[in-house]
Amino acid sequence: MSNVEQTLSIIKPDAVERNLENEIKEIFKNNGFIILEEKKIQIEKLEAEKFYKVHETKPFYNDLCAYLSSGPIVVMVLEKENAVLENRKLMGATNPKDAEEGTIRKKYGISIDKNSVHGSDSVENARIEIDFFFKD
Ligand code: IDP
Ligand code: MG
Repeated sequence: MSNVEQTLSIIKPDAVERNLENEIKEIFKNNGFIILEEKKIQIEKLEAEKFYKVHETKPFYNDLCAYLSSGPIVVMVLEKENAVLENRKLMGATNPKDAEEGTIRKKYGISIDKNSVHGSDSVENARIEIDFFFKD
């Protein structure tokens, strides 16, 4: 049975700033993802707070939201078989230090906060996050 899914990916400010946008998009395409939608935007801190609301009780919440709104980001809808899990695997662990060889965070991540990419963590959250950026 096929299980084509969509997931939300974000190329975070640290990666956009280092002009890694095209390289990272190529990695997604080379791994069988189709980029259905994409846009480069900069969001307000209040929007970042809404996007990361699930983390609002965490000690790093304020810094995280300040960071995501600190510069341009590229938000994309990626499609593939089992896209949510496949994207999480390709991204690697949250902390680049723990990320496996061949993952995006291993290759480009600077630190646990500047870890270059975001990816939805479940099909349900993927839908919510895609709507957050692309529903108009
Ligand atoms: P994920 O991005 O791998 O799904 P989450 O736990 O959802 O990781 O955390 C969201 C983002 O918050 C991470 O990508 C990272 O940028 C940041 N973050 C997570 N844990 C920490 C931490 O302990 N210190 C600082 N930033 C963190
Ligand atoms: Mg997460």
